[in-house]
Amino acid sequence: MKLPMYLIQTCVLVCALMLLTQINAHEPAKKRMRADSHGPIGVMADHMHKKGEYMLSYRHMYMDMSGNEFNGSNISADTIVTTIANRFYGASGQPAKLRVVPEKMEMHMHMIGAMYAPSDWLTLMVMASYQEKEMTLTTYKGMMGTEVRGKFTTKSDGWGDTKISGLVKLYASSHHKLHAHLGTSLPTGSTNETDSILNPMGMTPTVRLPYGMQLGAGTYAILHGVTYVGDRKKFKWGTQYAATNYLGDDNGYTRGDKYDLTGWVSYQPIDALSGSLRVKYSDQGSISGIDGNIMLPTQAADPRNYGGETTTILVGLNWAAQPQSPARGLRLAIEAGLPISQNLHGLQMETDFSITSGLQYMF
Ligand SMILES: [Cu+2]
Repeated sequence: MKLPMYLIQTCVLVCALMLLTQINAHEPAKKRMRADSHGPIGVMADHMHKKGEYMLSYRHMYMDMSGNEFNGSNISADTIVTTIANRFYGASGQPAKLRVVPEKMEMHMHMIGAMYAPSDWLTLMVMASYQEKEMTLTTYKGMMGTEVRGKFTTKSDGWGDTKISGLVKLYASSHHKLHAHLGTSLPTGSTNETDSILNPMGMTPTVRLPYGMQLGAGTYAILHGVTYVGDRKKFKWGTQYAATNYLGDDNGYTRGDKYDLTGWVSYQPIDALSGSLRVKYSDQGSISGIDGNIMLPTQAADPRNYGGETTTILVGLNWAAQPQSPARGLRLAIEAGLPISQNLHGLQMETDFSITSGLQYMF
């Protein structure tokens, strides 16, 4: 289990830094540093910086998926291999029904970001990501029936796409702020990842992995959105609309456009610490086109089985080192999300939960 290790590491780091803040706590405060002046860690482009400020950040996102859903209802592996048609049937060696069923997928995404504000009204942002994906699948024997051939695991890891954005201030009063973001996603992630699979005949060829196991979108994308944040005493609230529109195609396909709408409230009992509650609604289109090198009797090889609508509830904590601390400028945050509704296109694995933790340093 990788997850508890990451949690333990994060907790140890939080405790160590909280102790550090206490060392010089008797010194007079220079300036307030509010934990809630950044949104929950899972929200990107949530805040702007003042002229001349830099920020470096590292985020780790873990996502766990298991079980399958077909048109909104749970479906068992045995039902999939006896009832769901294989879109590649007719090509040589392809069975009439699906024969390889994904059981579990884990994803770790390490995001490294930098922000810089050349002026009070503009903040520039760049973010690179390193991804590790692992999927466990069950292969059924031959062309029909429910006899299992065996289980196997496919893996892919490497750099994902790189995002470059500008955040522009639209309005700011003492308690209300509004900014827009506009940027591009560069196709730096691979779309040609391969691994060895177990096929229904018991052979283990190395093939190009399905779309969900690839590291990048393969195409440029336009990123745009708006963020509003308001506050009153120890409370803060915010909402963000963010869209990703993919341009052109790569290997014969284009990923579905993605639209996210999120809203959160946070409460800050002391300047150093705030807790947040957030709702996120996400809608992504299916993949259009098809990669001729991805042809397997499994749901993930069908571009129609991608995208859908997901509503997630997230709980988060933000911690900010205080100005008198030697760790000033440093922030730590964590946010955990649980999907409450998933209306996915076609046949797909369900997301169980996700956890994002992060470290930000401003100077
Ligand atoms: Cu920042």
